[in-house]
Amino acid sequence: MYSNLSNFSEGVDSTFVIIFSIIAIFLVGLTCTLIYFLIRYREKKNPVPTQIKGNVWLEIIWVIIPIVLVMGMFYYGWMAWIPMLSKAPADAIEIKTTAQMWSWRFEYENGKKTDSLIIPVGRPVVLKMISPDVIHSLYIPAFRIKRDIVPGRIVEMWFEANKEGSYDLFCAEYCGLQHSFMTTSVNVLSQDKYDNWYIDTTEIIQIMVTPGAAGLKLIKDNGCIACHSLDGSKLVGPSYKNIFGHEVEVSTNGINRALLVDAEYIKNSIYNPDDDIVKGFRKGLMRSYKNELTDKDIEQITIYIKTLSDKKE
Ligand SMILES: [Cu+2]
Repeated sequence: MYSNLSNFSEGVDSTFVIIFSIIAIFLVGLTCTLIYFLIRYREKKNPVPTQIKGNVWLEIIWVIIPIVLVMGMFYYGWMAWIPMLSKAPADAIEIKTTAQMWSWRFEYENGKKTDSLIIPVGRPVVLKMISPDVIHSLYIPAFRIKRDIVPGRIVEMWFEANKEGSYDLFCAEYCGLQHSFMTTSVNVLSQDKYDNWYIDTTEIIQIMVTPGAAGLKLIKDNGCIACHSLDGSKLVGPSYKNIFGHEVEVSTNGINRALLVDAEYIKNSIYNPDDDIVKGFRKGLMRSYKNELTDKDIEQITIYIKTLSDKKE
């Protein structure tokens, strides 16, 4: 009956089953009593009902029973919750997690970054979560865990996955326009596969030899593609396709003008996104990446954006 996919799932599931059973018993019991009383004491049979003016024992019973039931529900909930709040085991794998409008970024102890969570089976993992913009909430339904991520704080959540597989990971706190796009997965690998992935450098080598690959990786890792498509389709922000070397119509301080998309424009759009708003898009939806992307990163991103354009200069 219980999910056993994480070390916390049994506690949460048993609390759920207990609360649900109590509710179900009351729903059925009260409905049956109601129907019975409707028939048994209908007006035709009881034209002059007896007035009952209080019954001490009945009142004591209906105070005591609900207290016991509610305290029981509280007890099970509390017992399932305490281990979640406890400190992560000292050998837990630490993963820096960034929740941002509207994507996830996971950074591992060796500097690897991914947009989906990758963890080994049977090892405690602690997510150190931050948000640079608004409140998000990391939710893994299969593991029965969820925690809000409040800007300005590092929020910790630890758990241990019991079974290999791929499970959904959601943002469970409405965080703006593309909130529903904030879904990814947690991939639980065997220790061997995890170790291989962890030390695998082919991606890094590939990035060094393929033009634009480093830029694409930066675009993915920083969640840019949540709002900027690579294929020309319109999302919250303009697509990267066929913009380099082309003129765009922008609004600068309320004045419309045409601008050539070059390295300088791309850099300024990343550092000061509200300076020049492309026609058909809205102001105030993107934050500045001044503290997150260096000039070198932006050079790489520009190289990648060039590869998506029919004009190279
Ligand atoms: Cu969110």
